[in-house]
Amino acid sequence: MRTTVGIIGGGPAGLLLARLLHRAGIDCVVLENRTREYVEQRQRAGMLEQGTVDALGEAGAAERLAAEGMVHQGIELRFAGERHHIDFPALTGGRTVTIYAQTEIVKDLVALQLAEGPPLLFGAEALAVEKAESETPVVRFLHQGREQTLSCDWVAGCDGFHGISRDAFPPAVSRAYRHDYPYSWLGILADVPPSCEELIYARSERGFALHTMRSPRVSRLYLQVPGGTDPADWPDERIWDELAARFAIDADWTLRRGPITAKSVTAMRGYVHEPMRHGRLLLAGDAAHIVPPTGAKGLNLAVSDVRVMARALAELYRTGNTQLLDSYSELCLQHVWQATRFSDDMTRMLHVQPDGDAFDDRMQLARLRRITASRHAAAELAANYSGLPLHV
Ligand code: FAS
Ligand code: PHB
Repeated sequence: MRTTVGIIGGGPAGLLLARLLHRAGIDCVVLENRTREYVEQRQRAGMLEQGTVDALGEAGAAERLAAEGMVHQGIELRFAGERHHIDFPALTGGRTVTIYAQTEIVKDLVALQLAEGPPLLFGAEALAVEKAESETPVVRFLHQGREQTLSCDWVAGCDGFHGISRDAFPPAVSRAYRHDYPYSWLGILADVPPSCEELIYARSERGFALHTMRSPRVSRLYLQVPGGTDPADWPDERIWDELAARFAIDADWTLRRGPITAKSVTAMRGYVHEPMRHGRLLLAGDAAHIVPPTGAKGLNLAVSDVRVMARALAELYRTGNTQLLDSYSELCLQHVWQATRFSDDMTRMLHVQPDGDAFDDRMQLARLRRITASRHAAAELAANYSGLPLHV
């Protein structure tokens, strides 16, 4: 097989990149090792920055998002029995955020690609990227029991944290920065209307909890648990009791309970791979970076990477100009490190540190009080959460 851009990974990064390239008249092929059913039901992110909504619009994939997405004006911080609303439009000159599940984004992009192209191969496992330093890189992959090759001008490594793209970087040029947080998130989906209009981030002595949602009838909630927790140790009743305790405030508010339909534990880690380009191989999304989900940045970073990559490749094929391609890695990494910093700040401010002491508790409360007492500090949180601009 031959194409202009070989895309490894049919998650949000790979699928959106394929859409943007297709609309720019650049042919590409997506190799996804899982099945369509698997990628469409994988429960992950839900909070979209305006830039992500815009990118899906540019890709012609925002029709259902416009109809079903839930636009939010801010978030609530809950701590020490108090509740405080952070008003994004007032603090950022009008920016809002949108709840629309990653599963729905993937379904929308898969449907479009199967209907209009470019080729999307499920059950196609990339084995290696070869000759990345040459002008004719090759992806070796397994599909329908046969080993095949995909010759390209460029390869986009969109294969997530556990993919193979990073393996093509020689150790001499590869730098990885990693931090593993000493706790995880137990996430649930429940068939019950949300107990709040907008997201609640709660810092309690018992641990962090987050109330988010998927629709007016489906709630999504997370709670901090020790690393390595087995979801089977958390029967539904125990989850609801613990969430109710962590969201408790000195006001008339009740956590609605209902049947839990999905339960999973996600490790909390920060990871950045530098550089994001080697020869004709470009990394995007979780293949290059992982952030703790407290800042709702993972999916949004993947989108911002592929927006830059699609623009850079379109510029190259339209005008021969390689300037944006040459600065791709540096430009994306500046944005990635700022999102990583914000995600780390939110995570350390809101989670109980297992080896922490009373001083650490007071530091967390002091940080939260600064944000809820100072317009400047609140504006800094609002600017980061709703999405820092990417200067392209
Ligand atoms: P993905 O991992 O989504 O996609 C990579 C794709 O590549 C996958 O479909 C995989 O099957 C495929 N692949 C891997 N190896 C391959 C190979 N060798 N050949 C072919 N295909 C291959 N972010 C948030 O903002 N909020 C959240 O609440 C949140 N929760 C998360 C929960 C979990 C359990 C995980 C793992 C991540 C979560 N994230 C969250 C982050 C998540 O949304 C990612 O940022 C997002 O999926 C990134 O998209 P991609 O970069 O496309 O990577
Ligand atoms: C989600 O809706 O899944 C979500 C929202 C915000 C976060 C993390 C997850 O910070």
